[in-house]
Amino acid sequence: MRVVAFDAGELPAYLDEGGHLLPGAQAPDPDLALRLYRQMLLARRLDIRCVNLQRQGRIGTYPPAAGQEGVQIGAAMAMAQADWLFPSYRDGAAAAARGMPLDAMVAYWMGHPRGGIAPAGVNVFPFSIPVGSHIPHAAGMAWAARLRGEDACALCLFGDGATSEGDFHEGLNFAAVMRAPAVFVCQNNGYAISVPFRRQTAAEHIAAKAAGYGMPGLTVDGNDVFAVHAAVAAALARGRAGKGPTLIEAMTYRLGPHTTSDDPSRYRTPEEEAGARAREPLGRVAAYLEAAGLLGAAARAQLTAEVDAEVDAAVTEALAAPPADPGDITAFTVADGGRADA
Ligand SMILES: Cc1ncc(C[n+]2csc(CCOP(=O)(O)OP(=O)(O)O)c2C)c(N)n1
Repeated sequence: MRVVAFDAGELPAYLDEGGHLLPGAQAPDPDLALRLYRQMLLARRLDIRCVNLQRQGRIGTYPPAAGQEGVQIGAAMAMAQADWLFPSYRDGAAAAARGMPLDAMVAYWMGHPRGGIAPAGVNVFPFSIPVGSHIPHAAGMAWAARLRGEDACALCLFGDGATSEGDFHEGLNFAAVMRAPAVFVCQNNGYAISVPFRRQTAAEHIAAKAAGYGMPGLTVDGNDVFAVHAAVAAALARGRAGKGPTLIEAMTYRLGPHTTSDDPSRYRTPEEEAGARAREPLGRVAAYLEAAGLLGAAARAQLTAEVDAEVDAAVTEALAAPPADPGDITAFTVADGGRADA
């Protein structure tokens, strides 16, 4: 992928579409590679389970993240403990990697308010359902951290569709003017529901928009988790050094529907989907780890059983929780809980 402009210089790419290390690329740290893979696998298995739970009528609707784990895990795992994640509805993989309990995330999609509350020390904002409204929030939090002298950055994940919202403009402009330590990561998965990227913007790349705000913008292969990790780490380092925000456009593809209510065959061809499946990020890392002698087929099966047990435990816990009280709908909106009986 082409780097549009970045003062950290050319950033490395690591894996080709088949998961082979690119010529000239330095092998990623083995421990990091294994940790990234485990987290991606966990996210994929949880994602599959959530779709199944929705089909069983146990959760209402669900926006699958499959195919976007390279961006989400690469970005989330480049963050420091004190940094804050601002996710949108599709970013459960990133939230889990930042320590959001899996059972709480399942509860969220069951409509339970506890799903929107991160435990103390887990710096994850609630999923933003309104498209792009969390972008100014991330800018504001990053500015606040700068004013308070805290060593914390904000990282905001959103889709290509969000870049057509006024919130995108306001958030990026504000962050750049205030030199706020924010990293804006656009997951360009080619579609905003059924609207293809070419109907979203006439710009060649989302990253090109960064120039208009006076911040660096770069495009990375979002299905190369090592490249995303390196790019986000460099952008966070820029923020921490007082150099302001960065816009990263990660090229990826959502393998499933927009949500469990969507039928992507209405706007995507089987050929396009098959091509995307061949480039998907999880299989790439598995192929790399196997070729590097770091994780063979038997160890991979063992790891899959391990993460499945974690997912099972989370689902059991979420299903066992007492149902939400409908009166809680305003519980965290106003100071007195907003309840007529409060
Ligand atoms: C402000 C607002 N407008 C419209 C919607 C309805 N809506 C939900 S998701 C979506 C598309 C968003 O696409 P994109 O930003 O590319 O993210 P993706 O779903 O591809 O991850 C729209 C229009 C919404 N949730 N919020």
